[in-house]
Amino acid sequence: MDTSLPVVVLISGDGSNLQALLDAPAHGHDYRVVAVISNRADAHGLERAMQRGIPTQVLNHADFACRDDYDNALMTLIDGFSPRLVVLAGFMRILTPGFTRHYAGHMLNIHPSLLPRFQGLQTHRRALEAGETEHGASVHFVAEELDGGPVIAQARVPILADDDEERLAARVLTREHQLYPTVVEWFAQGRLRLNGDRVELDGKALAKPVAI
Ligand code: NHR
Ligand code: GAR
Repeated sequence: MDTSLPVVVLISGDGSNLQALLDAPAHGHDYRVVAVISNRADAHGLERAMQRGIPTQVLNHADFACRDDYDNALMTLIDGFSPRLVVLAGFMRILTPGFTRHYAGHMLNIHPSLLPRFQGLQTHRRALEAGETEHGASVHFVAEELDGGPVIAQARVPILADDDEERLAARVLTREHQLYPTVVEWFAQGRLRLNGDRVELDGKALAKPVAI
């Protein structure tokens, strides 16, 4: 019997984090990606999924009159795959409160900054402009507040003197590919849960994000 945790992954673009989730040893063992959904038809991540024989769907936000209509359709589509975890992997649409409530404690996001620093977009550019000496990525439970849900784990990288946005983004992304599969594996193994607004790992509330 297949006891691995069914996961639906939402993407908008390249899907390199999706690839990392598919290539991790825990895939097909602790968890399995049962569907990949993109809001953009040209997302390269759709091809990565097809390559592995994983069902794909495109739900274009531009076809809907408002965010509530889009999110309701997205919820119906996701729930048709009966996942126990929803993973945002470079998904670029802000989600409505009703959507985040529906998956509370069962939806993760990876964000390219050391949250709570640099919520929102263009994080690498903003970290450089702020003169930071370190940067990174965070995995958090998704809550209504954008990039404001409880942080589970972070990967840190140095910012080097001659960095530009592209070099810094690449350094962070490499670490994202270790970070995200690790956290999804914890969740799949039943080690990780959200209790109210606190993250518990192995039954103990985290005082601060785990460093990966
Ligand atoms: N939704 C909620 N309610 N809470 C979060 O924490 C969310 C979320 C939806 C997406 C990912 C996030 C990120 O990691 C995420 C976290 C998109 C935007 C955005 O401004 C911001 C943050 C994130 C994703 N999107 C624009 C919008 O109008 C569109 C931008 C575009 O299409 O390029 O939705 O950074
Ligand atoms: C990743 O760096 C991810 O953290 C970031 O986009 C990239 C997606 O790469 N996510 C966001 O900015 C969400 N707003 P991928 O498509 O290759 O996984």
